[in-house]
Amino acid sequence: MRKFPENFVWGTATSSFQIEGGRESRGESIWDQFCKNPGKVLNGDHGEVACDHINRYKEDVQLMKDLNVPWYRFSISWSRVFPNGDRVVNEEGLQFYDNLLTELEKQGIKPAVTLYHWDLPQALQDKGGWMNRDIVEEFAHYCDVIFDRFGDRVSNWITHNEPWVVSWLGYGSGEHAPGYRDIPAFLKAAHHVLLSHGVVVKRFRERQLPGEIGITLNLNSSYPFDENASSAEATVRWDGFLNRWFLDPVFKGHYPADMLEHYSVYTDFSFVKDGDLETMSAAVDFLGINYYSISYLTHQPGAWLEAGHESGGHRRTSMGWEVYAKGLSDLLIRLKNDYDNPVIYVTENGAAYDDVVTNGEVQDPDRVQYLQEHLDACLDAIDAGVDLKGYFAWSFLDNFEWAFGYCKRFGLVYVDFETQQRIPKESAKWFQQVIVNNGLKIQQQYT
Ligand code: PNW
Repeated sequence: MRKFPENFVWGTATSSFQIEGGRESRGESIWDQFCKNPGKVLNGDHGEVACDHINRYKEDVQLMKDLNVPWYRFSISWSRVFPNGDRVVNEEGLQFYDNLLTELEKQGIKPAVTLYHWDLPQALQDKGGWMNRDIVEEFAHYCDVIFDRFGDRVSNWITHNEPWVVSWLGYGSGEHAPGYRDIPAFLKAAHHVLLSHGVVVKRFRERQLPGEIGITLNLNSSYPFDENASSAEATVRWDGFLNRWFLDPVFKGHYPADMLEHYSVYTDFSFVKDGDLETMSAAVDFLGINYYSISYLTHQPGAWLEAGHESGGHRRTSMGWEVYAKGLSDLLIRLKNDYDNPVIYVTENGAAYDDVVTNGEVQDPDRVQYLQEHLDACLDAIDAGVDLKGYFAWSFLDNFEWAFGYCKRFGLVYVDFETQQRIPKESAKWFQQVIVNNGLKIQQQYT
């Protein structure tokens, strides 16, 4: 058995829009509106009910307890707290998170709270959303209210979940809410997301609260597909687009020079004001990373950033994402080397497979293998000196997988969306054993 460090943090993760439901007790968010757009979300799925967690949180927390999972990462819905995107607070919304925290405390489960996991009040999108610089102060105000109310009860705060997804999929490619397809909008939105992160870190420090604060980025490892120099260059661009554009402002206080040059054909960056980069690089206590897959690149004229995607020939999850655990250890070691050995938590890692219930049970050996290989990669990174402090499996429950609706199941716990019945999958029981042992039994080496 390979052991994890003492005090290693084990958890599962979810986000508000993906599990809560309770549409009638919150304001409209950009995802509510996006779901009404024909063809944007598979099968016309939406988040009105989702896993009905709003009504079932007690039984869900009990299930976490039964599975011996000591930490829980969830997000607070901005549109539940400020339904109209103004400064009139919905006390009932705050009370829900109060109740959830109380329930977690009762069961001895520690909370890691994400302040923004994509459910922006639609009223703020109507004013431009993340493209409008005013949102920075609005986000900071919302966070102030949360810190006032829960600041002494949360040990771990995450300002933003995946600024790349928010800005690129939301404003650049249009695959996510609010569905813009505009490169300058992408760059502007990314800038305001990162700026709001820095402002909130500063406000958090001023309060001298007991917890820690950081940001979660979705990062991957990119590799050249072949030996051509042009493939290596495409890989550098892709890495700049996905990883460095977000890492460098937070950890180095500047945007990467090569990418500034690539993007200069789209914008003059007049939305970047004096002092912004300094604000964005306010010291964080940790970096959260969400890791799922890798990319193999070649030079492809006409493609975005002239980067073409090739298959690495690895097996795939039902998202079509290639499984390559060494990508995770490569990434962690690279972060240690290039970003001054930050404290890191894996805040999401997991896989979607086409699970089925047979005789009341869900056998999901592919997911067990995925988790086992990626945890093995985490151990290799720790051995290499990476300051990895914890791991959150995505996700606790099957849930609303954004543009894919309910058909992609990432949960350790199966959810029947007709009856709302929960069934812990084999992988949940396997994960429980890893936690209890604080170690991994190695069946076979990952490749
Ligand atoms: C993350 N991509 O999203 C999110 O944090 C979760 O809410 C989500 O359920 C999970 O990963 C699984 O998808 C991503 O297209 C969505 O590269 C899309 C991408 C990456 C991450």
